[in-house]
Amino acid sequence: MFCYQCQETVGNKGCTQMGVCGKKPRTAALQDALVYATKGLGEVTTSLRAQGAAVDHAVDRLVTGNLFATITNANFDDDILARRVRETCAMTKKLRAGLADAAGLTDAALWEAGDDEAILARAAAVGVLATPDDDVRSLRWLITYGLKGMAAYAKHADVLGRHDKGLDTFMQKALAQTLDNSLSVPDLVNLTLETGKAGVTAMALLDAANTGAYGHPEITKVDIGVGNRPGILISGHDLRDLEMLLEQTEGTGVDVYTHGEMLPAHYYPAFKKYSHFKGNYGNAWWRQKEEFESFNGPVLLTTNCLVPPKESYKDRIYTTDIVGFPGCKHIPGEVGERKDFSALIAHAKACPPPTEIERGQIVGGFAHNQVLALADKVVAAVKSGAIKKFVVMAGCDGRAKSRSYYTEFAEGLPKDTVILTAGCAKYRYNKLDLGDIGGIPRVLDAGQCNDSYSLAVIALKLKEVFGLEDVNDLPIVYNIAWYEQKAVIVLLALLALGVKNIHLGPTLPAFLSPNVAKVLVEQFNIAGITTPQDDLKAFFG
Ligand code: FSO
Ligand code: SF4
Repeated sequence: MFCYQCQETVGNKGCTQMGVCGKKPRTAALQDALVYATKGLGEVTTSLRAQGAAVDHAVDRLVTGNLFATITNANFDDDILARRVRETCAMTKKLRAGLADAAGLTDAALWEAGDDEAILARAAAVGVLATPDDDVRSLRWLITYGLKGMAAYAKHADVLGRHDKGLDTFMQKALAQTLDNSLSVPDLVNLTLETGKAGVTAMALLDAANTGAYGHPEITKVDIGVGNRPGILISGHDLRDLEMLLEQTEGTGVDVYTHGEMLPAHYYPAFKKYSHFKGNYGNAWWRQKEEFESFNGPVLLTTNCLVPPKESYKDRIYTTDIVGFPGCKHIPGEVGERKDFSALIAHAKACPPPTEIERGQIVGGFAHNQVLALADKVVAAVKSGAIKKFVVMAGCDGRAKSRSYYTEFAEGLPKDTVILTAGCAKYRYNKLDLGDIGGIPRVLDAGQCNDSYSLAVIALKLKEVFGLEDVNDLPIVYNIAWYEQKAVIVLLALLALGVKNIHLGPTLPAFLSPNVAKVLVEQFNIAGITTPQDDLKAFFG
């Protein structure tokens, strides 16, 4: 196996024996095959569109589902992955028949999968290392990882009834282009930037879908303690799954708690009517081994956030949608279908209530609408000098010890700075007592990783209010943490919006070749991080 798609890859080079995430070589190979087959499908749909044919939305869903399933910590189930490969190749074959001219298609578009062994044999020749040139490989995979993140966001919008044909068309074309040997390094750099632009569209689409369905996030205090009734813990990012779970648990005597990236669900008005929507339990995804254990009840994983479960609580793990783990129960349900969570509810009733691991409250809900409602206050604080700088500390949390940097950095910030955050990175500092500035909390949590879009909207609005030409003239420092591929699309989207001088940590992606990293440094002034002390000095003097 060779996988280097996440920040925790071995030695910041690549996982070759077994993933740090727990992914085994066979699973990695099946994921390689799935991405390859999906690129082949993208080639055929792109050719079909070029000849004026329409492509069914079911095909778009197959593409986004496949990409989503290969995101870090999403799907560890070999049978599901192999089935998806076969389904994809069958779809490609069917669509290929509609092409006026099939000449010039790559092997990916002509592949007919076969049994598991045939899939694994092909996988060995089509992974990351199949591209010999360092820079071409780097850009192809940077784009592919960005597309995975984009697919996840498109999927979340789709379950809420919003999709954008143009976005699906772009995704499939870009996938196909990562197989195109005629594209030069500059062509691929352009495609990377286009991917970022499409990323902005995807995040705006999801923002509209979320706020359209559930209202605009508003300032909310979320309890982090526990009640005395049994509970179900829901993790991941899918708000539609949460909605169905809340509806079905109402009046059953079972409470619902959020974990990790589901925390921001509490900020949406639509979910506040559920008195059994209790609070948030625990921290970011990587703490789940202890926290799922002590939660005592069933846990629903709606998206990529799954760490291979310990035997002690594995029977309490339920997956849905693109998440999968062998031996864990899977709740079926396609887009638009009602999922049946009765098994989780019955299971919860037979479990003791969660064990308390902390007490208190955290405050969030500072997505663009809420911050803009406070704009007068914020602008006055900036004008009076009470707020000197904003620090965007969005992104991901992870296991790496070096991530204590972010806690120390937050603690060491000058008292006249405000942190803008989104994503699970917030757990490194959202329980510190950083106080407020004239009533404005010093940590403003916009929501999930996709709500980094909100932070960009806020920045663009502030630029307008202050009459600035360039978003980079704002008093904002970007110190972003990344872990998996959704963070890749968030980064590319920020670049597409013209944001420069982003510090990215705890390490730069292993999939950036020295030359590609140089392009990012030269065009966007991207940099890494050093120590909290040195960076604080460099950013704030
Ligand atoms: Fe991932 Fe990062 Fe959203 Fe976390 S991008 S790791 S689970 O912030 O949250 O999906
Ligand atoms: Fe390694 Fe990350 Fe790939 Fe898992 S997803 S195999 S940890 S690089």
